[in-house]
Amino acid sequence: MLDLFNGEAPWLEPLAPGAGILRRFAFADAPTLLEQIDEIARRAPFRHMVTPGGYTMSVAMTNCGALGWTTDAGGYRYAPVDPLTGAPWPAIPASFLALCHRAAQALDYGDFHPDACLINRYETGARLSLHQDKDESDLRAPIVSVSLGVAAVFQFGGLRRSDPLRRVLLEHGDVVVWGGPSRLFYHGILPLKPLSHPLTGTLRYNLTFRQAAKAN
Ligand SMILES: O=C(O)CCC(=O)C(=O)O
Ligand SMILES: [Mn+2]
Repeated sequence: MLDLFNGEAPWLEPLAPGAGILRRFAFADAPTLLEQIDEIARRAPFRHMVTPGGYTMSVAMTNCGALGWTTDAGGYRYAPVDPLTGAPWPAIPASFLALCHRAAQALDYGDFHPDACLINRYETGARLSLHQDKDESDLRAPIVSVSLGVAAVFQFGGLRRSDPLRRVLLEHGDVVVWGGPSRLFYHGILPLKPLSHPLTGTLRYNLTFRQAAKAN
């Protein structure tokens, strides 16, 4: 494990077994990441997806990678093609992959080569209710989640929805990694406060890297 306990940025804040927050880990890369999000969104626009229950999500989403997470009346799934455009999702930029790889290694997850990256865009008031990331066929790989722009409160619980929740503020450049014993822990984001960030205005972006198809 990297020596990230010395109190200087970036630093590692343990969250749960197999999970930690790499504070400011993506800070230096953030301007490039945001430019690349814009580029991806030109080809695969952000959209508010509708859940099988008929609820329109307050978070706008798009994807890059061989597979992209989508939901509609038929259910939740990973798809190789963007249902909005009929085209494959844009590839995951090399800078995203490098950051994700370094973050996974910092928590001793070894070589992580994600095939899916969900990109979330939160406006003021947008939230993500408590859920598990469980649509992936391969649960051996961790989740790597990068926060950019306006800070948000992340809730992280346990294997049961009713387990006690920890609440932590995720700020610009913070990266959360969870896997192993906490891979299926419930988590969510509380409604985004009306705040502003110099690089994103009132918006928060989040990248979550996943191994969606079964890896060898
Ligand atoms: O926005 C976040 O920090 C969490 C995103 C998340 O849990 C998800 O996309 O499944
Ligand atoms: Mn999630």
